[in-house]
Parts: sequence; structure tokens; C-alpha cells
Amino acid sequence: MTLTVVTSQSNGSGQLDWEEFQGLWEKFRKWTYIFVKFDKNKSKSLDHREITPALTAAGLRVDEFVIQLISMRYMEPDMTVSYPGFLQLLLKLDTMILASHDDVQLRELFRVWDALQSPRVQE
Ligand SMILES: [Ca+2]
Repeated sequence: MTLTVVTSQSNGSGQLDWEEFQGLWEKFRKWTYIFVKFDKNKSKSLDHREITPALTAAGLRVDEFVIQLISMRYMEPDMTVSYPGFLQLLLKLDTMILASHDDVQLRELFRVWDALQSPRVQE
């Protein structure tokens, strides 16, 4: 799972340089900490009450619209987000925000992403 995530982050070359790898590693550490912290009932998944504060702690603005999109794409049938799902979700959001190079709201990024229905969002 981790390798899949790392590969999807690379800029088309299929390889990460050392700085990119370090940056990713730091993010995964931070996001793992957030996941554990906000999994209040220790179920090893984030339910709909846990996911919003967890995303907020990761520095993302979320509203009902965003949560709905997340639930469509990242939630398990029992309406929870698993640990790998949480990392993939944050990596996707992080990549989209970096790719935008400006202050476009997360909501708009989600709109574009949803419209494209593509795993890659290039500028
Ligand atoms: Ca939980």
C-alpha cells in the first residue's frame, strides 16, 4: 500500500528523489500521529465524527460537501476511513493543493477532481 501511494506521488518519472522521499516520510509520520490521536474509540478507523477533526488537524478546511465526496471515494461500506485510506486521502489532497500553487479553496479542488475523475491532477 505504501509503495502504491509513494508511486502515485512521483512526478511521472516513477521515482522519488531523496528530498521528495524525506518530505513524504515526514507527512506520513504526521498523518499517522493524527490518525491515532483522532481515532478516539481505538477502532483503527475514523468514523464520520472522527474524520472532520482529523482533517482539520491536518490543516485542511472541510465542509459537508467535502465530507460527502470523501465518503463516496474513501469510506468503507461501514462509513469509516481506514488507515491506508486516510493516508491516500491526505496525499491526494496534499498533491492537489501543491499543484494549485495558489489559494484555491479545497472545495474547488474537489470539484475539479470530481469532474476529471482522474488519479492525476496536473496544472
Ligand atoms: Ca474510530
